[in-house]
Amino acid sequence: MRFSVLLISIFCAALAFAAERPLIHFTPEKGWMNDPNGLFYDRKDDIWHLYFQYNPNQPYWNQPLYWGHAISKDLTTWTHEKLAIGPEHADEGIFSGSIVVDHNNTTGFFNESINPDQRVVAIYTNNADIQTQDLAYSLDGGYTFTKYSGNPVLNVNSTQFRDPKVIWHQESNQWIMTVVQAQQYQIQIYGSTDLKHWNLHSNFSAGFTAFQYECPGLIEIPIVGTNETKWVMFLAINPGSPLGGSSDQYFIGDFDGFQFKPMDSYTRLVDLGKDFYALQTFSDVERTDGVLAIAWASNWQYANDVPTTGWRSSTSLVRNLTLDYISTNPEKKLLSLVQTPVFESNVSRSIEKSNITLQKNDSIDFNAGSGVFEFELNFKVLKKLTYPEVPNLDLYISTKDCAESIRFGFNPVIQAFYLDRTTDAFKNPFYTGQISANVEPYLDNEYKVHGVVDRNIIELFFNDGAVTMTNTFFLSEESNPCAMNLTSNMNDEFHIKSVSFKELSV
Ligand code: KTE
Repeated sequence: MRFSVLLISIFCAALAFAAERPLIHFTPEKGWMNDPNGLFYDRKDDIWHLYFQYNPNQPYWNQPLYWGHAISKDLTTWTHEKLAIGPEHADEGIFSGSIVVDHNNTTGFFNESINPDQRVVAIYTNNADIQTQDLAYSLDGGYTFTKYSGNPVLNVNSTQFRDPKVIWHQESNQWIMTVVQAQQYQIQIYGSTDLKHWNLHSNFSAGFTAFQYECPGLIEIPIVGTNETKWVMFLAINPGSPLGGSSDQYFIGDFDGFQFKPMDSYTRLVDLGKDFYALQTFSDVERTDGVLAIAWASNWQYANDVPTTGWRSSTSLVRNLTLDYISTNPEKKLLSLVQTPVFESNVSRSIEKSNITLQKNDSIDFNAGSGVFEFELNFKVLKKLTYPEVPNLDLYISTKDCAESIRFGFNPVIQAFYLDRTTDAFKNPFYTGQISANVEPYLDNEYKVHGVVDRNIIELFFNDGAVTMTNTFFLSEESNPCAMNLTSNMNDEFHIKSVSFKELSV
């Protein structure tokens, strides 16, 4: 008897330990990951390809740095593939870049035996004594690559020239590359007819400068409810972001094939959390599937130090991007990015409640043993209170024994959502414990929150994705966040129009 109990406890401990990775967010098999790279959709085989900055040897950034590779059929669970592209020398790196599908064989790399939907060309920064833009092409649909014998295709003799994101611009019938002169605060826009010969069309600089520009991207995005589009320029900055470390900003405007012209002078942040960086959009997505993107869910300030075991960091969920006019205050609606998570999962358990005016001692509870769940909360603030009143609607997300929790909530006097992710598990001076998001009500005094919690990451989508906030969090001994309690600190202040909790499985 004793022996079997011992076996079971070892089994459970092993399960508990092994169960700590996020379930519906991509994580590297081992070692270290940062930026997503080379995202594309293989229309022939209906496969999504994710490449990423990868150090398979240690759980922190270092060279030799590779393009790791994974594939998915549902943008939710990913199958690890072999290293896709590697450097020539151990002190070099295949830095960030993108992939295009060269349907019309403008490069001449492909013969008729290669399906036009699988004519895969990677454009990436080769990081050696200088940073140059190089090509590699795949004759097997993106699993193995051959470096172009004519590399580099773009060389400005700089150590800070990187992160090419290439798209096909139909209107001007050319490839368009955005790439940064990182420490000149310049996004450079180049054009090419064959991906091999590039002409500088224009430069674009705007927004927060921080230490340097990184990971640019120019993409056309539809405006909700219209058949119009606008062009959006994404730009990563690191270190020195407003919240500290790394963050993504974007600008909305027009693009004529040569110059990006912003429609206004506003700088917009993609995500208000600390852990959303180096966003990249997928190439060759069917228009009906929208504009899909994924980001790195970490922050350079502490990414190398987070307390996960044997692997470091995850990507964000895939997000579908649209544009819409969003109220940013009672007088103004600004054209803004709207982001909705894209994932497929089963619901193993759920609860749904509606029309409850919370009293001080009420608590709506839910337990998701797997530590993977989503919640949808739609609530109305009943009274316009002022200090010294401090109304809090709180969602405590705790370990099974409630020994440790993170706190998500809303204070209508400050009119902001807050996350307090402070735990004993991770004490790093850059790891900001409290993060907030100012959100306008989508109706008078009404707010919506869609949250996805996946073991050590919480993605929050406010008012159907008009504002988002992505943060990692770390519970001691990597235990699961599985107990939820929704509470109010006062009577008759928060009316829960509806709330649902769903435990997710794949
Ligand atoms: C890399 O810290 C340096 O040592 C950069 O700030 C990180 O740069 C390299 O990662 C990025 C890209 O600009 C590079 O291509 C890539 C952004 O892994 O995270």
